[in-house]
Formats: sequence, structure tokens, C-alpha cells
Amino acid sequence: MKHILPPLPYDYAALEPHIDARTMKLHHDMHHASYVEKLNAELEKYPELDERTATWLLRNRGKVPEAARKSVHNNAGGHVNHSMLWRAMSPDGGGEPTGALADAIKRDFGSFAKFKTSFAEAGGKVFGSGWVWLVSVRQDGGKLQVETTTGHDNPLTQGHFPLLVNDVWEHAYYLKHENRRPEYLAGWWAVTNWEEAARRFVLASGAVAGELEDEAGLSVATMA
Ligand code: MN3
Repeated sequence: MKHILPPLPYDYAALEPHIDARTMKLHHDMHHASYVEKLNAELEKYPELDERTATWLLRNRGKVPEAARKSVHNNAGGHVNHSMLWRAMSPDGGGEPTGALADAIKRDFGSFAKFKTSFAEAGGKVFGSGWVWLVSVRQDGGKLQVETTTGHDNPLTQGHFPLLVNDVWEHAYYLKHENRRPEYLAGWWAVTNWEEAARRFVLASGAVAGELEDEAGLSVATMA
């Protein structure tokens, strides 16, 4: 099995002016593509991992041969995280979540405004390269919380199910926003895809446990 770069679900310029077309093209066609290429190249040496999905590789780090463990983890993480990222944004995005997701955000953060502050502050504080997430914690009754990860780590490795993600590596914003990460995070709300977050909220809170496949063909397993 070869891991495949999913196409961007919109044009490079679709998220302008908040995210510029050149950043989107480099980010998807160069950065994300290189994680997929490196993952495939590494896995060529390990036919026993041939049928494993990228999320399986992330969640089962200890079952990957030690010589390849770090590289597989970083590149599988880069692949999974960016695949989620493209869909966490939309040219039709922005606004506020509705329905059950909105209710859960209010329950766990107090208000939508407080959630936004928490997410933006956490993203701003990531030291170096990393990610900021809204996750559902199955082990805690589906409680929503904001988390950050460094490098290409993904909350799935902790059994936490990602609903929303933003990339705070410099390559995600530096061409347009230079060193002003808070400015990028503030503008990001205009393209946030709440429909996708709501779709993932249903996956996280539904009766379905075990392996789930999203449209990108990536396994987005909950921890049963
Ligand atoms: Mn990136």
C-alpha cells in the first residue's frame, strides 16, 4: 500500500486573504507531499507494515521497528495532521458552530468566545513547531478540551479524538504573517470549517467504536 497525498479540497487561493495562495501551494504540494514521500520510502524496507494505515502507525509506535520508529512517526504524523488540517478549513468557513457541537463547547468552555480565546492562546504558546487542537476525550465522557502537540504528534496517540486542528509551524503562516503568529491565529476563524468539526464530533460521540475511515481514506480511529 502506498500512502497518497489527498488533493486540496479547494483552490490554492480559496482561503485568501486569510491564507495566501503561495503558502497553500508550498504547504500542500511541497511540505505535505514530502511527508508522504518519506513515509513511503521508509516503509519500503518493512513489508510487514505494508497494510497499515497512517493512523495505525501513529498509534502503534512501539510496533514499528526501532530503526524506523522516529522517521515513521514524524512522517505519518505529518501526513495525518495535514490531511485533517485541509479539511478543518473552508472558503465557506467562519461563523460559529451550531447544534450539539455548539452545546458541548458551551458546556466545557463556558462560551464560544472563551473557547476561541483558549485555542488561540494555546496555539500562540506552542514553542517551536507544533499544532493546536480541539479534541474530544472519550475516557472523560467526551469532554472537549484544547491541546497542543509538538513536531507532528497527534492527540490520537493519547486516545483523544481531534475535532479541529490548526498548524502553527512557521511554514503555515510566515510568508504572509512573518513572525506574527497571533495575527494568523486571529484571522484563521474566518476560514474555520465548523461543518467538518461537527461531522467529526458525531464520529467521536457516536456509538461507533474502533476503526473509522474518513473521506481522505485515512483511518481516524477512536479508542474503543
Ligand atoms: Mn504544516
